[in-house]
Amino acid sequence: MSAVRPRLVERYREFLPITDATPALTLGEGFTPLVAAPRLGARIGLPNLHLKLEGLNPTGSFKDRGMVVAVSKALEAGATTIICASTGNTSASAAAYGAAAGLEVAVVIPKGAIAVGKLLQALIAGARVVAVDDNFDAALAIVRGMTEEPDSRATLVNSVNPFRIEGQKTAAFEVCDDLGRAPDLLAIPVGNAGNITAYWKGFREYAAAGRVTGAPRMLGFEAEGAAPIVSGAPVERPETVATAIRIGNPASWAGAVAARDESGGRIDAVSDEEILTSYRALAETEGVFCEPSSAASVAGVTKLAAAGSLDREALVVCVLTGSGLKDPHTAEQQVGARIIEATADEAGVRRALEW
Ligand code: AN7
Repeated sequence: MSAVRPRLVERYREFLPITDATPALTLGEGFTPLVAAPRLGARIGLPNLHLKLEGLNPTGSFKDRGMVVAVSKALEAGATTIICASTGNTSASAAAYGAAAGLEVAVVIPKGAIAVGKLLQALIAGARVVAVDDNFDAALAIVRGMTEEPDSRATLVNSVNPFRIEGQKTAAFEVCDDLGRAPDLLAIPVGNAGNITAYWKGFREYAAAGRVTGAPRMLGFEAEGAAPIVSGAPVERPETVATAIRIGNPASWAGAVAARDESGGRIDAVSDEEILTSYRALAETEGVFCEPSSAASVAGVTKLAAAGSLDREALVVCVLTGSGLKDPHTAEQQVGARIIEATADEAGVRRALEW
């Protein structure tokens, strides 16, 4: 008997570029819960709502699924250094997997625009963190330029690295395995558009392999102030409270459009207010604390359901891509000054609670 839990890349090995020569790196990624959300579902008129809790991955976001494959393959190829641009979660994941693999890690972030938890995750793992006075799109262009040459010092681990997409598609497999079928609708936030591309690839491959019949309609949601795919043109200065998806020129734009069109789905935008309303509603009705960007998936189906655009009986899965603990500042702003002071005795606490 083994006390070590099975590895994600072993579970889905036949669908992944993993060989006997690939080092067995893991932090325990994947196998995340798919939970029913009846209270939230009743509130928004989608009684068959489910949540895929990707914030329960080792570094608190879905990025770990792709990073474990990208870093394993980098190791296999003899790399010593990895680099990425990031709105926060990719850097946290690269730093952790890079540390576990004994690699040098460099991350390039938009200055002042990533959540504090993500920044600390990268720093505590010993990554070199470079902040540039521009947005994510500029940071990505820089690291792409630095890794273009075949003899470049570092391996790029952004989702333009195809191994990232390969790993991330395993979430679609898990959703199908847990439901025993493909969902009717799969709702997901869209930033650089790697994840919607990966899910769609996963659903197609699972159907092609005969593991499920059919595939969901893909519903991608950008933030209104960072909605290049919805508007049809890059956004020069993207702005949103959902800093993880504050991206104006997604690298996997074409992949997102293909997912939308091939699945009969749609890509829409949600406002910061709609995102924050769903962010609070998830915590208040289901006890699920996700980060603001993740709540874009719920904000999106809430909006479409209210407009009568969705079948009420549909089996809906919203992907909650990252943990709420990463972004304490946003949570703090949302809860306000809600702590009630009391004297340190029973009477004082009763008075405070008005019991
Ligand atoms: C919580 O970390 O782009 O559409 O650099 O962190 O695949 O980009 C993060 C993106 C959704 C969007 N939810 O996914 C980065 C980064 C969370 C995220 C997205 C991100 P993609």
